[in-house]
Amino acid sequence: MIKKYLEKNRRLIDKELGKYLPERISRPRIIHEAMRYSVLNGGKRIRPILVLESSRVCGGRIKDVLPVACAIELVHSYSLIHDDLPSMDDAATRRGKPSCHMKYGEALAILTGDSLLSLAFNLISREKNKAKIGRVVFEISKAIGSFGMIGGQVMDLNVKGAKKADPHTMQYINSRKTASLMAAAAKTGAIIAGASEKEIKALQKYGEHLGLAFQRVDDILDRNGYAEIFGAGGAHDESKRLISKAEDALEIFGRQADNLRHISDFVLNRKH
Ligand code: GRG
Repeated sequence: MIKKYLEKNRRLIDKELGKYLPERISRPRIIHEAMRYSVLNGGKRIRPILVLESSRVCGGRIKDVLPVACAIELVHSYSLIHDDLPSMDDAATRRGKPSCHMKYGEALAILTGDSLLSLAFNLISREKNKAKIGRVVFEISKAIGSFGMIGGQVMDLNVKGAKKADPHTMQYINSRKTASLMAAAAKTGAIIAGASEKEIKALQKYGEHLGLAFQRVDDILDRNGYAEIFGAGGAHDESKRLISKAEDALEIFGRQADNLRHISDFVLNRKH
């Protein structure tokens, strides 16, 4: 059931992204081609699905939240392109295909990431309620800036030289590099839906714990990070504990939040 739900929403997000991204034939063609190449390439779309479902659980309409959901995915795509660069993770492939810089060169890959980030904020600005735009811009820019995702990446670069980061530093990195965007996704879906402060806070907590668990599972799949320190079993136990904390935060929504519970179970048991 969760597979069907995720697949249906993944298709919806892909369709919307396809509409929002500039057409390949618009000049300068090469950057628009690179933007479409890097985004429309089979991502799981977990973050935008979180935006949709958080909004729905707070009584919001899907069509009102699609631009923000797509904006979050564009931010994620930008971070992956820049993370793959030779000066960062130096990854030749992404989602089974040549990474952006391998296909288009380094300069264009930097600009492709920059363009996706700019387009993300352009999409957010399409919301009609100006107060909601202000709050969503505040939350997302905080989550991805030097106190959020970039801060986590900087710390990650710092410890790359060291053999193993200590658990405290790893927590710092993961809460910023991975969890902050997921928390922002859950939170901004609720904001656009016009949720109460209590609901917004609950969804932020859900997103934070889900993001931390997501990274633990990623470490198990990649055999690094937490899995290297605590072993796959230890990292799995820790992910289970985090997922149960994420689900505790959903209590106020009752059965309405069952899809979010299915998403967290999917994150815990995912194989890629
Ligand atoms: C370079 C600006 C900049 C930021 C770097 C997010 C990030 C910070 C780097 C991306 C690499 C990485 C290991 C991030 C941790 C989060 C993570 C596991 C990303 C992969 O997310 P999935 O599995 O990917 O949702 P898909 O392909 O499904 O979208």
